[in-house]
Amino acid sequence: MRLLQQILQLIVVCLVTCNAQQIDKCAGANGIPGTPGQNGLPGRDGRDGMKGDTGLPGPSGPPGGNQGPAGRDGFPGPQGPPGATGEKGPRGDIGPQGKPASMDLELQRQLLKINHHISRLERVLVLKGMVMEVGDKILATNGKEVDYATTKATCEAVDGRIAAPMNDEENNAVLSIAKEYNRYVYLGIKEGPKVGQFHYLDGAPVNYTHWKKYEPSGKGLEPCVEMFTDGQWNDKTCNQYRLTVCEF
Ligand SMILES: [Ca+2]
Repeated sequence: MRLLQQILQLIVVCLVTCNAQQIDKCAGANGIPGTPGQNGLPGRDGRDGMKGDTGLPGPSGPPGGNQGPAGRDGFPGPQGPPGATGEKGPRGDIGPQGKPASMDLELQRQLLKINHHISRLERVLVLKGMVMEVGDKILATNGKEVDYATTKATCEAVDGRIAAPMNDEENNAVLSIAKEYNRYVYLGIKEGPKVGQFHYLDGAPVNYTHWKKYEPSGKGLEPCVEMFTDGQWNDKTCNQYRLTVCEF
Protein backbone atom coordinates (compact mmCIF):
# COMPACT_ATOMS: atom_id res chain seq x y z
CA MET A 1 0.00 0.00 0.00
CA ARG A 2 2.79 2.41 1.01
CA LEU A 3 4.65 1.50 -2.17
CA LEU A 4 1.59 2.34 -4.23
CA GLN A 5 1.36 5.78 -2.67
CA GLN A 6 5.03 6.47 -3.50
CA ILE A 7 4.52 5.45 -7.17
CA LEU A 8 1.50 7.76 -7.46
CA GLN A 9 3.48 10.67 -5.98
CA LEU A 10 6.25 10.06 -8.57
CA ILE A 11 3.77 10.12 -11.46
CA VAL A 12 2.23 13.42 -10.25
CA VAL A 13 5.66 15.00 -9.87
CA CYS A 14 6.64 13.82 -13.36
CA LEU A 15 3.54 15.28 -15.02
CA VAL A 16 3.92 18.66 -13.32
CA THR A 17 7.65 18.84 -14.16
CA CYS A 18 7.15 17.92 -17.81
CA ASN A 19 4.46 20.49 -18.38
CA ALA A 20 6.41 23.23 -16.72
CA GLN A 21 9.72 22.71 -18.52
CA GLN A 22 8.38 21.60 -21.95
CA ILE A 23 11.05 18.93 -22.26
CA ASP A 24 10.76 15.53 -23.88
CA LYS A 25 11.99 13.42 -21.03
CA CYS A 26 11.07 13.35 -17.39
CA ALA A 27 13.79 13.95 -14.82
CA GLY A 28 14.76 11.02 -12.60
CA ALA A 29 13.72 10.66 -8.96
CA ASN A 30 15.83 12.19 -6.16
CA GLY A 31 18.76 10.09 -5.08
CA ILE A 32 19.21 8.60 -1.64
CA PRO A 33 21.06 10.96 0.80
CA GLY A 34 24.71 10.17 1.11
CA THR A 35 26.45 9.15 4.36
CA PRO A 36 27.41 12.00 6.88
CA GLY A 37 30.88 13.44 6.35
CA GLN A 38 33.73 13.05 8.85
CA ASN A 39 34.05 15.47 11.85
CA GLY A 40 36.00 18.67 11.07
CA LEU A 41 39.15 19.89 12.92
CA PRO A 42 38.65 21.38 16.46
CA GLY A 43 37.83 25.12 16.44
CA ARG A 44 40.15 27.81 17.86
CA ASP A 45 40.16 28.62 21.59
CA GLY A 46 37.52 31.22 22.67
CA ARG A 47 38.39 34.53 24.39
CA ASP A 48 39.32 34.59 28.13
CA GLY A 49 36.32 34.71 30.50
CA MET A 50 35.87 37.23 33.45
CA LYS A 51 38.12 36.96 36.52
CA GLY A 52 36.63 34.66 39.13
CA ASP A 53 36.28 35.27 42.94
CA THR A 54 39.26 34.92 45.28
CA GLY A 55 39.62 31.38 46.43
CA LEU A 56 39.68 30.17 50.07
CA PRO A 57 43.01 30.31 51.93
CA GLY A 58 45.10 27.30 51.34
CA PRO A 59 46.11 24.85 54.09
CA SER A 60 49.00 25.68 56.41
CA GLY A 61 52.38 24.64 55.16
CA PRO A 62 54.54 22.02 56.89
CA PRO A 63 56.19 23.08 60.21
CA GLY A 64 59.60 24.65 59.88
CA GLY A 65 58.78 26.46 56.68
CA ASN A 66 59.89 30.03 56.00
CA GLN A 67 57.77 32.82 57.57
CA GLY A 68 55.62 34.63 55.08
CA PRO A 69 55.78 38.41 54.47
CA ALA A 70 54.27 40.78 57.10
CA GLY A 71 50.55 41.44 56.73
CA ARG A 72 48.99 44.90 56.19
CA ASP A 73 48.54 47.36 59.07
CA GLY A 74 45.35 46.87 61.13
CA PHE A 75 42.77 49.61 61.97
CA PRO A 76 43.91 52.43 64.37
CA GLY A 77 43.25 51.61 68.07
CA PRO A 78 41.21 53.82 70.51
CA GLN A 79 42.71 57.12 71.72
CA GLY A 80 44.90 56.78 74.81
CA PRO A 81 44.67 58.87 78.04
CA PRO A 82 46.21 62.38 78.02
CA GLY A 83 49.88 62.54 78.88
CA ALA A 84 51.43 64.42 81.80
CA THR A 85 51.68 68.23 81.55
CA GLY A 86 54.97 69.31 80.10
CA GLU A 87 57.31 71.89 81.57
CA LYS A 88 56.45 75.54 81.11
CA GLY A 89 58.14 76.99 78.07
CA PRO A 90 60.31 80.13 78.06
CA ARG A 91 58.66 83.51 78.12
CA GLY A 92 57.86 84.81 74.65
CA ASP A 93 59.07 88.06 73.17
CA ILE A 94 57.30 91.28 74.04
CA GLY A 95 54.70 92.10 71.41
CA PRO A 96 54.54 95.33 69.41
CA GLN A 97 53.46 98.44 71.28
CA GLY A 98 49.77 99.21 70.90
CA LYS A 99 48.03 102.55 70.47
CA PRO A 100 47.53 104.81 73.53
CA ALA A 101 44.23 103.94 75.21
CA SER A 102 42.94 107.46 74.57
CA MET A 103 43.31 106.92 70.82
CA ASP A 104 41.82 103.44 70.78
CA LEU A 105 38.14 104.10 70.07
CA GLU A 106 37.20 100.45 70.34
CA LEU A 107 38.90 100.21 73.77
CA GLN A 108 37.10 103.37 74.91
CA ARG A 109 33.79 101.93 73.82
CA GLN A 110 34.48 98.71 75.72
CA LEU A 111 35.46 100.64 78.87
CA LEU A 112 32.26 102.67 78.78
CA LYS A 113 30.27 99.48 78.41
CA ILE A 114 32.08 97.83 81.36
CA ASN A 115 31.65 100.93 83.54
CA HIS A 116 27.96 101.02 82.79
CA HIS A 117 27.64 97.33 83.59
CA ILE A 118 29.52 97.61 86.90
CA SER A 119 27.50 100.67 87.87
CA ARG A 120 24.28 98.77 87.43
CA LEU A 121 25.59 95.80 89.43
CA GLU A 122 26.57 98.14 92.27
CA ARG A 123 23.07 99.57 92.39
CA VAL A 124 21.64 96.05 92.57
CA LEU A 125 23.92 95.22 95.52
CA VAL A 126 23.00 98.46 97.26
CA LEU A 127 19.33 97.75 96.66
CA LYS A 128 19.68 94.32 98.26
CA GLY A 129 21.53 95.81 101.25
CA MET A 130 24.71 93.85 100.48
CA VAL A 131 26.96 96.88 100.03
CA MET A 132 26.94 100.56 100.96
CA GLU A 133 28.51 103.30 98.87
CA VAL A 134 30.10 106.25 100.63
CA GLY A 135 32.19 108.65 98.58
CA ASP A 136 34.65 106.57 96.59
CA LYS A 137 34.41 103.67 99.02
CA ILE A 138 32.17 100.66 99.04
CA LEU A 139 31.49 99.02 102.43
CA ALA A 140 30.33 95.44 102.83
CA THR A 141 29.86 92.90 105.60
CA ASN A 142 29.55 89.13 105.55
CA GLY A 143 27.55 89.27 108.80
CA LYS A 144 30.17 87.22 110.69
CA GLU A 145 31.74 88.05 114.07
CA VAL A 146 35.41 87.12 114.32
CA ASP A 147 38.57 88.39 116.04
CA TYR A 148 40.73 91.16 114.62
CA ALA A 149 43.24 88.92 112.80
CA THR A 150 40.46 86.99 111.07
CA THR A 151 38.65 90.20 110.14
CA LYS A 152 41.85 91.53 108.54
CA ALA A 153 42.50 88.26 106.68
CA THR A 154 38.88 88.06 105.49
CA CYS A 155 38.97 91.54 103.97
CA GLU A 156 42.41 91.08 102.40
CA ALA A 157 41.35 87.76 100.88
CA VAL A 158 38.91 89.70 98.67
CA ASP A 159 41.36 92.55 97.94
CA GLY A 160 39.74 94.83 100.51
CA ARG A 161 40.70 96.34 103.89
CA ILE A 162 39.08 96.55 107.30
CA ALA A 163 36.79 99.58 107.23
CA ALA A 164 38.63 102.67 108.50
CA PRO A 165 36.44 105.81 108.55
CA MET A 166 38.29 108.97 107.54
CA ASN A 167 35.43 111.44 107.99
CA ASP A 168 31.99 111.70 109.56
CA GLU A 169 30.27 110.50 106.40
CA GLU A 170 32.30 107.28 106.34
CA ASN A 171 31.93 106.86 110.12
CA ASN A 172 28.14 107.12 109.78
CA ALA A 173 28.17 104.57 106.96
CA VAL A 174 30.02 102.01 109.12
CA LEU A 175 27.73 102.93 112.01
CA SER A 176 24.62 102.16 109.95
CA ILE A 177 25.96 98.63 109.37
CA ALA A 178 26.83 98.23 113.08
CA LYS A 179 23.31 99.34 114.04
CA GLU A 180 21.66 97.11 111.45
CA TYR A 181 23.41 94.04 112.93
CA ASN A 182 23.47 95.52 116.46
CA ARG A 183 27.13 94.50 116.79
CA TYR A 184 30.40 96.27 117.53
CA VAL A 185 32.85 96.53 114.63
CA TYR A 186 36.66 96.38 114.52
CA LEU A 187 38.15 99.26 112.54
CA GLY A 188 41.26 99.23 110.33
CA ILE A 189 43.26 101.20 112.89
CA LYS A 190 46.02 99.97 115.23
CA GLU A 191 48.07 101.44 118.07
CA GLY A 192 51.81 101.86 117.81
CA PRO A 193 54.64 102.02 117.73
CA LYS A 194 54.25 104.51 120.58
CA VAL A 195 51.54 104.05 123.20
CA GLY A 196 48.57 106.29 122.48
CA GLN A 197 49.54 106.76 118.80
CA PHE A 198 47.12 105.21 116.32
CA HIS A 199 47.65 104.65 112.62
CA TYR A 200 45.94 103.15 109.58
CA LEU A 201 47.06 99.68 108.50
CA ASP A 202 49.33 101.13 105.79
CA GLY A 203 51.26 102.92 108.55
CA ALA A 204 49.89 106.44 107.95
CA PRO A 205 48.83 108.29 111.11
CA VAL A 206 45.07 108.69 111.61
CA ASN A 207 43.71 112.05 110.44
CA TYR A 208 40.22 111.51 111.81
CA THR A 209 39.02 109.97 115.09
CA HIS A 210 35.70 109.58 116.89
CA TRP A 211 36.78 108.42 120.35
CA LYS A 212 34.25 107.96 123.10
CA LYS A 213 34.82 110.14 126.14
CA TYR A 214 37.83 108.96 128.21
CA GLU A 215 39.05 106.75 125.33
CA PRO A 216 41.57 105.55 124.31
CA SER A 217 42.25 104.17 127.75
CA GLY A 218 44.29 101.01 127.14
CA LYS A 219 47.73 102.58 127.57
CA GLY A 220 49.24 100.04 125.18
CA LEU A 221 47.18 97.06 126.37
CA GLU A 222 44.34 97.62 123.90
CA PRO A 223 46.02 97.95 120.50
CA CYS A 224 42.88 97.42 118.38
CA VAL A 225 39.98 99.84 117.86
CA GLU A 226 36.28 99.03 117.84
CA MET A 227 33.18 101.07 116.98
CA PHE A 228 30.22 100.96 119.35
CA THR A 229 26.65 100.94 118.06
CA ASP A 230 26.49 104.69 118.65
CA GLY A 231 29.41 105.30 116.25
CA GLN A 232 31.97 106.17 118.95
CA TRP A 233 35.38 104.49 119.14
CA ASN A 234 37.10 102.54 121.89
CA ASP A 235 40.56 101.01 122.01
CA LYS A 236 40.16 97.28 122.71
CA THR A 237 42.04 93.99 122.88
CA CYS A 238 42.22 92.22 119.51
CA ASN A 239 40.77 88.85 120.54
CA GLN A 240 37.12 89.91 120.79
CA TYR A 241 34.48 88.79 118.30
CA ARG A 242 33.30 91.73 116.22
CA LEU A 243 31.22 92.15 113.06
CA THR A 244 33.36 91.99 109.91
CA VAL A 245 33.03 95.16 107.78
CA CYS A 246 35.39 95.63 104.83
CA GLU A 247 35.95 98.61 102.58
CA PHE A 248 36.88 98.56 98.89
CA1 LIG B 1 39.41 101.26 125.83
